[in-house]
Amino acid sequence: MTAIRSHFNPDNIEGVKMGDVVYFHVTNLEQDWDVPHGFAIKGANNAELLVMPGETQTLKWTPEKTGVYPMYCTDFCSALHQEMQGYIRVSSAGANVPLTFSMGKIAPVSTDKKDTTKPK
Ligand SMILES: [Cu+2]
Repeated sequence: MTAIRSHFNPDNIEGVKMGDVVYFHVTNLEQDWDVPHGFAIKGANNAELLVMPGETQTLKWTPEKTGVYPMYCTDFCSALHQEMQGYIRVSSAGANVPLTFSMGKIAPVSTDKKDTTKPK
């Protein structure tokens, strides 16, 4: 997974099942040295990552119940920091949900002039 102002890619993950051990390898793609990103999963009962520009950090997670878990950036990175989030769906063991990942279809429009990461 990559992190750059102001999104994760992918930010919508389906097909995780109970019993899976999930490794998130999060790479911060920023080229400015002073823009770290964080990564955490709400309700995961886990630590968070702090990923400096150019680095990759890994979070290991074993879901303890089914549901939709929000994930989000834990380090203020830009005016659109609050948009830097997504979802992971955890299904029951043996569920017939294929592992898929994507970007959300409704991308927020950037109002941050310094945010040049959005496609025009
Ligand atoms: Cu961020």
